[in-house]
Formats: sequence, structure tokens, C-alpha cells
Amino acid sequence: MATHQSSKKTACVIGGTGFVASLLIKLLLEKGYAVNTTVRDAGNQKKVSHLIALQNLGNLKIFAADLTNEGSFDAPVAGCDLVFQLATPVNFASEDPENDMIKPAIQGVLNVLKACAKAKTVKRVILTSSAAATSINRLNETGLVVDESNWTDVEFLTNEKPPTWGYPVSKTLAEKEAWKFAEENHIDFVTVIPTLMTGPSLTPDIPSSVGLATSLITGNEFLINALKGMQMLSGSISIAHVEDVCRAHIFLAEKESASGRYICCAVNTSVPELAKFLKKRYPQYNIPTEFGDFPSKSKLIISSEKLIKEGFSFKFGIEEIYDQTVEYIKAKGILKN
Ligand SMILES: NC(=O)c1ccc[n+]([C@@H]2O[C@H](COP(=O)([O-])OP(=O)(O)OC[C@H]3O[C@@H](n4cnc5c(N)ncnc54)[C@H](OP(=O)(O)O)[C@@H]3O)[C@@H](O)[C@H]2O)c1
Ligand SMILES: *[C@@H]1O[C@H](CO)[C@@H](O)[C@H](O)[C@H]1NC(C)=O
Ligand SMILES: *[C@@H]1O[C@H](CO)[C@@H](O)[C@H](O)[C@H]1NC(C)=O
Ligand SMILES: *[C@@H]1O[C@H](CO)[C@@H](O)[C@H](O)[C@H]1NC(C)=O
Ligand SMILES: CC(=O)N[C@H]1CO[C@H](CO)[C@@H](O)[C@@H]1O
Repeated sequence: MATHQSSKKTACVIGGTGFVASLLIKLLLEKGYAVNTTVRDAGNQKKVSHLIALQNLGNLKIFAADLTNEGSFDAPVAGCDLVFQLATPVNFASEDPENDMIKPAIQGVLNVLKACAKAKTVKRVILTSSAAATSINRLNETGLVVDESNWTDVEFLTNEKPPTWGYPVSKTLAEKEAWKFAEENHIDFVTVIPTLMTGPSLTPDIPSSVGLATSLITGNEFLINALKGMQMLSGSISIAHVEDVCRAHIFLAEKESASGRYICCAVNTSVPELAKFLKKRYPQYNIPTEFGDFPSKSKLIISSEKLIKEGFSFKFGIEEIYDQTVEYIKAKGILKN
């Protein structure tokens, strides 16, 4: 009916092919939203197959747009109430993080915000930032708490260039530039700050963050070292179920009173503590528990107190997060039993 049609909420999801964005689109369609999404390569059947499948759930239109192409977001954003910006260049192996990640991440978020300002219909923009934009610093004491007032120390990262430094710099500077633009242009803007995400994925390939989160189970040495690197650089292993993070995006988009940054983290742990938990819960796998002099405790915890005070509740704790993830990678043929 026409009246229903006009009261229907509309949303645009930037970067729809991704692990988080594809699940966000599914949840939005299930809530009755009409959704426009953008992908880089709309003609690539393999990369958009899971989005085509979602078109059975409701009104989902797919547009081609690139973060580095100003103007490519104008059409998909036009007419939308809500805009979710999740796209970000990720290339941990890059030899040129400045041009591969940092510049396109900043330029991309500004291009999306410009389209939102032009559209005149957009009531709120939700940017997916990262715990990597809050928790990386020179402090070396323990028992630290990171909340929304904290920002990653970009000067430390660009001076010392520890492995993977380009990604946290890109996320921090993109969020900071976005805040500046949103304030100057009076855009209602909220950022979601998730920690490492895992859980079942709609994407054709297993997401890299699921590979990282399950490295202790699969025994992938390269990824176990990356996980240890994550604890050393970012101060903890902090985890959330991808579905809770998507639910938090929608919660914050719909909640009138929401403003500012929101950390979204269900579990704070360390590599040795996580290994101990996994070994006990899944004794059938060969999970390492000896880590030599590697720090058994994380240096900090990442607090979701603000999000919880706003009224959000997490559906998934560590047991469900890993039970569902293990089932998922089993179904993908990664684990034999
Ligand atoms: N996964 C995690 O554990 C985690 C934790 C904290 C924060 N986050 C944040 O959450 C968001 C989603 O992450 P994810 O894990 O879902 O990542 P993902 O699966 O790698 O998705 C990234 C998306 O960004 C798009 N993209 C990259 N470069 C682009 C460009 N130049 N123009 C347009 N699109 C571009 C990709 O599109 P293509 O398909 O065209 O490549 C892809 O859809 C990101 O902002 C990420 O920083 C993720
Ligand atoms: C999607 O894009 C089209 C074309 O710009 C626009 O008419 C429509 O309002 C947009 N939003 C939704 C949710 O369809
Ligand atoms: C912390 O770092 C400073 C210098 O970077 C060093 O002098 C100090 O010993 C460190 N403290 C601990 C507990 O590692
Ligand atoms: C977070 O910011 C607060 C206030 O700015 C500061 O006191 C605290 O030391 C910071 N914590 C960390 C872990 O950076
Ligand atoms: C701030 C925060 O999230 N703290 C949690 C860290 O993890 C422990 C155990 O998993 C929880 O009890 C804390 O609430």
C-alpha cells in the first residue's frame, strides 16, 4: 500500500560485499528496510553472488561505486534516510600503506559524506571505525581501560612503523577527518568501534578476521603470529560476534539519543587466555597452550559501557561466538571433526 511504502525506512550500505556489510544488509532487509548498496565491481558474479541471493529477502539495489571516485556515491545515497559506511581498503602486506590504505580511506569517507550532504534526505550517517583507532599507544603499564575518549597514537605508528601500522593509521585518520567534515557540515554522525569480529559469514570466501580469530584452532602458524602481534600492538585480544556488531549499527542508527563514538566489544582476552578457553571447550583440536614468555594478560580492556548504557545488549558471549564460528568453518571444510 502507498502509505506503507512511504513510511518504509530506506538505507544505503557502502561496501556491501564485505563480511560485516553483507550481514548488515540481511538484517536491514529482515527489518523491512529498502536498501541500496555499493560494490566496487558490480559485474563480478563471484563477488556479488551473496548479495544477489539477499534480493529474495526484500528491496535491495546494487550500485557500482569506488571510494576514490568522488560522485560515485551520489545516486545510491540519494533518497536514503540512513547511510552506513563500511568500505575500507585493507592490505596488510602493502609496501606502500600511504597510497594503498591511508589516502583512499580518508578520501573515501569524505566522498561518502559529501554525497550525504548533497542528498538532503540523510538523517544519520554511521561509520564503521575500529578498535585499532582507539587502543594503540606507547603506554606499557597494565590494567588500562580504553573508552571512547581514547585515540590511537598516530605519531607513534608513523615513527616506529610496527608491522601492519598502515591499517590502524588509516582507520584513525579516516575517523578523525570524518568527524571534522560532519561537524562542519552539520551531519548527524555516529561511529561504531568494533573489535576483532568473527562468526558465520555470507561471503563466498572465509573472511580474514575469522581466519585470525580461529588460528589457534586451525593451527595456522602465520595467523597465530599475527594474533600475537595484534595483542602486542593493540594491547589485547578483544572480540565480538559479527551479528552483535551489525545489531549495534542498526540500534545506533535508530536510537534518537545516540551521539559520538561507540565501542562494540563483547569479550576482552589475551592469546594465552583464549587458548586455554578453546583447549577446554574443544579438546578434539590440537590447540597450543605453551607461549613461553609471551604476556599471559592483556595490557588493557576495551570498554563497551557507553553502548550498554545507551540500551544495547549483546546476544553472544565467548561460548556462542566460538561455537558458531567452529560450526561455520567446519561447514566450509576447514576442520575435519
Ligand atoms: N573484521 C573485523 O574484525 C573488523 C574489526 C574492526 C573494524 N572493522 C571494520 O569493519 C568494516 C568492514 O570490515 P570487514 O571485515 O567486513 O571487511 P571486508 O570483508 O574486507 O570488506 C571490506 C569492504 O571494503 C570494500 N572496499 C575496499 N576498498 C574499496 C574501495 N577503494 N572502494 C570501494 N570499496 C572498497 C571492499 O569491497 P570489494 O569487495 O570491492 O573489495 C569490501 O566490501 C571496515 O571498515 C573495517 O575496518 C572490521
Ligand atoms: C536508491 O537509489 C535510488 C536512485 O538514486 C533512489 O531513488 C532511492 O531512493 C534510493 N534508496 C532506496 C532505499 O531505494
Ligand atoms: C615502559 O617503557 C619505558 C620506556 O619506553 C621503559 O623505561 C620502562 O621500563 C617500561 N616499563 C615496563 C613495565 O616495561
Ligand atoms: C584514555 O584517555 C584518558 C583521558 O583522555 C586517559 O586518561 C587514559 O590514560 C587513556 N587511556 C589509554 C589506555 O590510552
Ligand atoms: C570492560 C569489559 O568488557 N570487561 C570484561 C572483560 O572480560 C571479562 C571476562 O570475559 C568480563 O567479565 C568483563 O566484563
